[in-house]
Amino acid sequence: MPRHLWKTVLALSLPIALAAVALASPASAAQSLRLQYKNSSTGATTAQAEPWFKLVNDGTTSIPLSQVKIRYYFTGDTAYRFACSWAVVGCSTVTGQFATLSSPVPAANRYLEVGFTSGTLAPGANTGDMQLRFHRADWQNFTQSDDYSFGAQTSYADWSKVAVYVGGQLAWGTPAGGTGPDPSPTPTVTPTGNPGGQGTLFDDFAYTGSSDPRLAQRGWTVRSNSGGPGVPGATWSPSAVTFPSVSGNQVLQLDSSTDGTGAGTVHTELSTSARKFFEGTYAARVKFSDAPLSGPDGEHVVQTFFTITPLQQNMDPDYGELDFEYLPNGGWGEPANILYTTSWETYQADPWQAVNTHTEERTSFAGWHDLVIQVSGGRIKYYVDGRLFADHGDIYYPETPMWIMFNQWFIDLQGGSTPRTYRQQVDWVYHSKNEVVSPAEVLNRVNAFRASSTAFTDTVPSS
Ligand SMILES: [Ca+2]
Ligand SMILES: [Ca+2]
Repeated sequence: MPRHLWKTVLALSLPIALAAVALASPASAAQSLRLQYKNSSTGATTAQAEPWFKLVNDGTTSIPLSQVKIRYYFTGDTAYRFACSWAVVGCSTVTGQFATLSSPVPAANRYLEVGFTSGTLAPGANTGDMQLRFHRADWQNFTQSDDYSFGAQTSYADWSKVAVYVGGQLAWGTPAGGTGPDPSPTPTVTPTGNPGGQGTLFDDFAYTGSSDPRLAQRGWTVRSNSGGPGVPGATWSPSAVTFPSVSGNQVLQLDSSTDGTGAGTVHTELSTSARKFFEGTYAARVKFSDAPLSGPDGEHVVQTFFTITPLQQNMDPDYGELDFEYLPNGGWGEPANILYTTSWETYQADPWQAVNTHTEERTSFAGWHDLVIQVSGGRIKYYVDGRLFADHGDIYYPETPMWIMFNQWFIDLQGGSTPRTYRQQVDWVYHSKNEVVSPAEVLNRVNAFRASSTAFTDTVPSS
């Protein structure tokens, strides 16, 4: 009987037993997984190790990638960060974490463990390129030539000094410390809160109120000083900045109100205290509103998410500002709702002269929206709910670091003394320094922060 038919008969006669074996031992005889490695940064000392991998399925069954772990062994005694630069399977499905070997050897006391959140590797298939890298959290150089898994080949070749586990069982390679039983370590996991970029800000806005001391500790300023923009004489009120729970999730809430007078007008603003945000990706989930909570509608209110620098002098060329501005009732000569994205080269206040460019849509944006700005390579790309909304550049590209801000204010007043309050909410804010992050990947990362109960992190270095 030909071999493949014999196997078919065996499988038919023992379906239950085979199923049980498959569950207990995913790395079964039908599975054969091979790792290929190339080194994209071969220097003995480097700021980043760049182990690139390709997994090849030489077996006869499909392998769920979620069961696969790749371990790259090295020596280190500080915090490290993992990043996926590019991968055929999609960097959003590739995870990286660091663990400590329970039985260290001279060439390895730690390992990078690469995993997958989804995907399947069919028989005969390979994952294609996975262009990975890792670096010290402080970006100091480190010696990699003495690391167990380090190899000098610059094109893909089989490499047994990187181990691959499937379902917890060794499937390829020789782990550092030998091929004893599955080490199943208790990993000292270093959160990979900084994938790809050179610093991450994430805040889910879980605060008790605008006087919560953690706001200042974490680099936020709730505005109280008077001045522009908007209606002269208005106050910027911290008490109108709150953090209520919406369906169990806290949000930043800006309630701006007016009674038709300057003195009776309240504006609201939250901004970063540090001006340290420049190139990279900015994102926030923002709820715009078209109507006041109560009272007459029609005010020219501006609801925002933006970055900005100070203007050092009139027409300062190093000025920068990147805006999402929603005007639910129009304003600035517009008759009705309009969403602006505006990129600024510079301006002067008096006489008014603005050097900027904008892209707008005249429709309602009431409700929650995922807003993303990518600043990289001379281009500024604005996304709304994953859709490219605007692509600016040239002289409008920022030159210097900026603050991140949210505010809500009135351009002018329509009259009438009945109080009215407009509400803007912000669920979270995210920034990755020097990294272009797709809108979908931003959401993956926000979900990952929430999965690890991380309500706040800021690893963006001071500039
Ligand atoms: Ca939130
Ligand atoms: Ca400028």
